[in-house]
Amino acid sequence: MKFYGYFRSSSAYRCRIAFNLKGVQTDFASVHLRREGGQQKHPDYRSINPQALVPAVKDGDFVLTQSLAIIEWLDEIHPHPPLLPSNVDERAWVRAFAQSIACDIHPLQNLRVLDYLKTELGQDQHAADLWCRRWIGDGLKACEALLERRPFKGPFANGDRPGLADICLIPQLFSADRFGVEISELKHLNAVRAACEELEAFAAAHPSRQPDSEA
Ligand SMILES: N[C@@H](CCC(=O)N[C@@H](CS)C(=O)NCC(=O)O)C(=O)O
Repeated sequence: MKFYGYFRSSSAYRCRIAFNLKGVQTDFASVHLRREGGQQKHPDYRSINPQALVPAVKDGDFVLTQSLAIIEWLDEIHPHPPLLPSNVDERAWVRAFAQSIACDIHPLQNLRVLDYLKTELGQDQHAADLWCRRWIGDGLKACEALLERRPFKGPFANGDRPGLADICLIPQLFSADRFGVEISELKHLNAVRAACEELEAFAAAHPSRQPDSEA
């Protein structure tokens, strides 16, 4: 299976964690989001993902985009270990938590949004940083409150084993650090992060350990 990604992309980072948890090897194709005007915008990559976003996977003739769809597809074709709880309420809760990050926090910090703020709306880097800190900070505070009342015990955001909720949370915390968001008081998020950091599947997916890393 070919996996199109970029080391710093948090959506690609989600997929890497999922592949590692499943023990699935992929053939990595780097799509550099800044080089050559953004390789994601080149026609050859747009033929893979017309949205000009990473990640994407190609398995034989089948091409799939959108990290959450990729992760749930992977979970269906490689059911063990499962990435979603077996209880229907818990499964829905995990999806809601994951979507609060993937649909409501992450899109506001995306490269194309920040580029638009700077180039078309004339904002400087400081304004773009404030923008990111605001939306990531507010979003993660809501995640902390969601975790406080999660319908099961930890140590993971997903329950007693890592899954989709953790897969979305850990890359978002990496981005929070990158943009200078203060999260030290978010104790549930930090406890989940500590539990995930113990696992090689998460450590090996870190941007600094990718072949295209510039860290
Ligand atoms: N909802 C998509 C988001 C994908 C996405 O936004 N990818 C970013 C990197 S994390 C990207 O390719 N950005 C390129 C750009 O903004 O030009 C997913 O979950 O796969």
